Amino acid sequence: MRIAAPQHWTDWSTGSVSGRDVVTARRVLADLEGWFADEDARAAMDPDQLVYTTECVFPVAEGTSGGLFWGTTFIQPGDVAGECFMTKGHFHSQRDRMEAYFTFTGTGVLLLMDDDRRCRAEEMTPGSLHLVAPNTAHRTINVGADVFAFGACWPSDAGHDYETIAREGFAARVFRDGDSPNLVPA
Ligand code: M6P
Ligand code: ZN
Repeated sequence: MRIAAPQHWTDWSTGSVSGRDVVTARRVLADLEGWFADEDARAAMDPDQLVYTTECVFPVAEGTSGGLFWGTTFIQPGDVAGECFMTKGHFHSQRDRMEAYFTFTGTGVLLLMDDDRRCRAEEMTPGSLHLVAPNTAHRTINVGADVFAFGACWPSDAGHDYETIAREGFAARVFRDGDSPNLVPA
């Protein structure tokens, strides 16, 4: 029997994903209207400014039960009126689905919020592992001066509920305070 080459690779020094059917996506400031606290400041910035990219592998169709997705997210350093660049953040559409995050490079914060809008946050540094609990919204934030890259693995039937966050937001936000991050009630 033949032992085959792997179908996918993750470069552990950068988080970059390569191999078969890697799907890349990018979000620039123009895609994030309404997601930062100071919308006027966001609107005044370069709409083409890159905020984050993703490199993902989707081995089964979205919504398939029992499957897994894998991807790396790369968040650029930067801020909107002091609020650090971040992902949109989401609950899973199937609220009880968990997710694993693993940091490759840079310095981040994982912001978590339960169904009662109680927030907590964890530092993300290279090698840190984070298991997002069921019924928990999650957003990642680059609080450093370099690219913050982390891997994620989540169930293929989890889905993304962005609407709840778009409507109600997280109950806390992360701003730069000099060189250190500041978690502030929203
Ligand atoms: C991680 C995973 C993905 C998510 C991405 C960006 O890679 O959680 O499911 O899409 O981060 O986060 P968001 O979709 O909230 O902007
Ligand atoms: Zn998720």
